[in-house]
This record gives sequence, structure tokens and C-alpha cells, in this order.
Amino acid sequence: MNYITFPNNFLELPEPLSNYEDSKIAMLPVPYEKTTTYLGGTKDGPEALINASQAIEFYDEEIDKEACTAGVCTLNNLEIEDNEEKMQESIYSSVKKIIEDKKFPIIIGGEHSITPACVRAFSETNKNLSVLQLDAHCDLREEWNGSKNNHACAIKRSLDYCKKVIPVGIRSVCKEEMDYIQENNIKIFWDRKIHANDDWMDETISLLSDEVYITIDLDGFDPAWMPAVGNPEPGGLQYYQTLRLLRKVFREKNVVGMDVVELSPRKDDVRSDFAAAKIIYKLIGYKFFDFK
Ligand SMILES: [Mn+2]
Repeated sequence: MNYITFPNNFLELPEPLSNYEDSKIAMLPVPYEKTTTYLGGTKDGPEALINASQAIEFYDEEIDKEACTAGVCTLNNLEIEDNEEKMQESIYSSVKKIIEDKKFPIIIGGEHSITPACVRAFSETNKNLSVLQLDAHCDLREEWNGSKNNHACAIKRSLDYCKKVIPVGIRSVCKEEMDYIQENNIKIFWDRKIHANDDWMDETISLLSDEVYITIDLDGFDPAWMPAVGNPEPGGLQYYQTLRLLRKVFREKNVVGMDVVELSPRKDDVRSDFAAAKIIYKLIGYKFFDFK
């Protein structure tokens, strides 16, 4: 696998901590943007996120470790295909290869439509897979703007491969999605209802199967601290609230991989780029260094 070397890689890691062979984590940048519906720019997400990561402190005081010592290999940008199906195939086969090489894949977008191909790859290896979705939107439309692969359909398409999705932070939904949610008895952790306390977190975790794939649409977070997304919605998950949930998930489940999508960087405001990179780094720490 061809990868980005020091000093241009995620966290600006030297070769011993970022070569493919020795790294436990393989980061796959997918700068794909085709079906964005409001503000554009997600194709610039991976580069901005990687640039911002180079300012992260290696030592994480919460886990008392330098999480980067797990080794993070930043793969070259996945080549973008014009054809939507070809793009899905390409993402699928790249993620599949990373899984077969026994690395922990972190896919960075790009728009949310890259997620179904990732879920497909994981569902073949992990028969009992569930998906934890942090998002402002359900993304359960059957079709949008003439495409079944639109980012507004990302979770609907993922359900072709994995029957269990647990959405958290949702605060924007259309009537068609609401009908689907009710018909299929999908439990939604509405953003409006999860701010009073953390009691809902154990219920969220109890609904997940043992093997979990996490998809983080950055618009799931409060645009006050994560403004650079294509569809900013008021409300949203908070930073420490999110870390509390995800730390529990990593402790109690086998998280097999994750994606972080929809970063739409603004040149004059890097706080979202840095926050997105920092969350990934926190989760690497939870995955490889935080044990009960
Ligand atoms: Mn969204």
C-alpha cells in the first residue's frame, strides 16, 4: 500500500510509527464530493484534517499514554472515480484490503456517501456488525437528487449490508424517513432528548452488537464548535459528552473501524479541522490503550 510519509502524514509521524507494515492503524483519505446538497468543500476535508493533526500533542492525559505509538499509517488519497458505482467498489476493495491486513481502518471523507462501501467491507468479516451513527441527519432517504448514492441516503444504503444502525444526535429528518423509522422500529437517540443527562448512553450501547463500526458525520456535533460542515444544524452533540459515550463504546464493544466524514474546511477558521483530527486521536487512544 502506498502511503504518505513524514512530515506530511497524520500527526506528522516519523517513519517507524507510520509505515504500513508496523502500524496498527491505517488511515484512508477519500476526498470524494459529488452529491453535496448545500455548502460544498468536503473534497478538501482530508487534507485539512491531516494538516491540523500535525499540531496535536502526542501525550493524552486522559489515558496517560502517547496514543501515536500504536502506529498510524496515512495511506495515499484514494483516487476519485467519476462513476458512483465505481467509486463505491474502489472504497470497498481498499477497506477490505486494510481489514485483511489486520489493521484498524479509519476512513476520512469526503462526503457521507462513502460510508456504505465501508460497511459492506466490514459486514463480510464481522457477521454480527452494528453501526453507531453520530449525525444531525438520518440519511435514510431511498433516493435524493436522482441518486441512491447521494449523501442523504448514506445510512439507507448501509442497511443493504448491515441490519442494525443506532443513530445518535439526530435533529433533522424528512417525513419519508420518519415513516421508515416507525415502520422498521428504528430506535433514534434524538439530539433534543439526550442533553439532560448521560442516562441514554447505556441504552445506546446495549442496542449495539458486539462488533461495532462507527460512522461520524461531523454535522452531528454542535456547529458552535464544529462549524465547517456542509449542512450545519443548530443543537448537536458536545465534545465531552461525545467522548464519554465513545469511551464507553470502546470499552464495552469491539470497535472494528470507523469513518469521519463531511468536513468542509473554511480557510479562515481551522477549529473544525483540529477538532475532527483531535477526536480521531482520542479514539485511537481509547481503542489501543484504554482498558478497564
Ligand atoms: Mn449529516
